[in-house]
Amino acid sequence: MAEPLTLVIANKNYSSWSSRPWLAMTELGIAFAERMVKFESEDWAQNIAALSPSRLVPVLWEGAPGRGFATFDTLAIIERLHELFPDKGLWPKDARARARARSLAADFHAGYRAVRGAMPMNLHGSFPGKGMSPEVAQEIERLTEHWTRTRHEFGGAGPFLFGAYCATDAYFTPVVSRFVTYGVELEGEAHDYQDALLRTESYAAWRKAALEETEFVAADEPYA
Ligand SMILES: N[C@@H](CCC(=O)N[C@@H](CS)C(=O)NCC(=O)O)C(=O)O
Repeated sequence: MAEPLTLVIANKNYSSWSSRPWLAMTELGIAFAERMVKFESEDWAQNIAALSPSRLVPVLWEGAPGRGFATFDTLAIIERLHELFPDKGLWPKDARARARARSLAADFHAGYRAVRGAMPMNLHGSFPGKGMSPEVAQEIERLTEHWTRTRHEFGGAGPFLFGAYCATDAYFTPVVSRFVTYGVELEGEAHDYQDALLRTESYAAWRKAALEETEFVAADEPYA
């Protein structure tokens, strides 16, 4: 029998990396417990070393957090989940679709530094117009082109990049939520894709919990 899974995450309002495996597991029906360690808290200071080999979140534990087996870094967690649950659809079934899904997730993971830096995730916040620059606009254009092209090539009848929901869609959910926070208007296919992500049950659950949080983390609030 498989060991129970625990995902170590930080504040749902702010932690976009935490959200990705959480959303993927929730949307794809993979059972797990959540261990939240809030940024800038006593809990973080005292426990992050034991809970996270990288001292960052998210971390996936198989067995007891701190004592079981840890996989850290979002992309590695997604791959570990795919190995543990090959039939849950973390990646698309078709080999080329799967390669493209991994390319898009890895490309975002390693890049898009302008948009990630200037528009930090903040579900409580509303800062229309903030964070925009020529570099950010260029990255958004490149990203939305990817989305449109992928939808045409692989989307079929479903609303997500590869038709059915997969980990790449979880990757882009905290990106489209940033576009809401910072008032970035999308058009056409990219807008429809944003809409599909914002309507997922997993995002609704994450957002609801985020809006119940009351912490203000100054490091993640450049525009407050
Ligand atoms: N490449 C890592 C990045 C993780 C990361 O930067 N996590 C942030 C929260 S979203 C964190 O733990 N920050 C705490 C810190 O920098 O001390 C991943 O994909 O998991």
